[in-house]
Amino acid sequence: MEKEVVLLDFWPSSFAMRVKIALAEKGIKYECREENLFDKSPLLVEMNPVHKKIPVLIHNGKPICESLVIVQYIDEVWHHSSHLLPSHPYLRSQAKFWADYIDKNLYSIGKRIWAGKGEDQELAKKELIVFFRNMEGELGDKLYFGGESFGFVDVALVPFTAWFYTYETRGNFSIEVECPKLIAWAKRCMEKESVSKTLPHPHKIYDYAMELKKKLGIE
Ligand code: GS8
Repeated sequence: MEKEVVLLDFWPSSFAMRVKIALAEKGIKYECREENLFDKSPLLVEMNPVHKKIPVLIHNGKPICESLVIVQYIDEVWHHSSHLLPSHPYLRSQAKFWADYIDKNLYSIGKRIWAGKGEDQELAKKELIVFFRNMEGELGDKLYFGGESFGFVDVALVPFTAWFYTYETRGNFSIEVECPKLIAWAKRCMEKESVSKTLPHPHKIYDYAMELKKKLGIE
């Protein structure tokens, strides 16, 4: 079964990192194919004809799209090892709520910080702190969002920590000063091999972001 797992990837993508972390957590071997998003492969267009976006997981020739859908799929198919989602329906609903909250906010707020400037950048910085404070509230005194063990919400959020340096450098602020509990959680996650081996170096992300800005003609 494992031989038939292919990931359509793009290395700086936090969405794709979620899938790589979930696969690593489950110990699944897979083939990783790097996409050029400026010149998409026919395979990507065929496997995700609706959005034409990575990540796509191809399992036994069949595509699964959308990172959170993929992580849930991985959790259900490879259920032999530790679970990412809790089994209790209420706790599952809560994990999905927070993952959805991350999806509705973090990428777009973050982009307004690293690619933006002026008033809107300042506003986005404030929105990011509110977002993180809400996440810290949910974390409470737990080790992970999943409680004692690393779970679905951790997988959903932790890839974005590779972008923190880019947000902080472009926005000229410190996330740690504003949200120390979140940074302590991020450091805890980095102690896990599934995370540390997946996340690119923050400086590499920064260089990529600045190159992309130039390519897109953003000043
Ligand atoms: C987002 C994937 C995405 O934005 C998910 O998988 O969770 N909701 C989706 N993929 C981007 C790269 S990361 O910024 C992508 O593939 N973009 C190509 C395009 O927009 O053409």
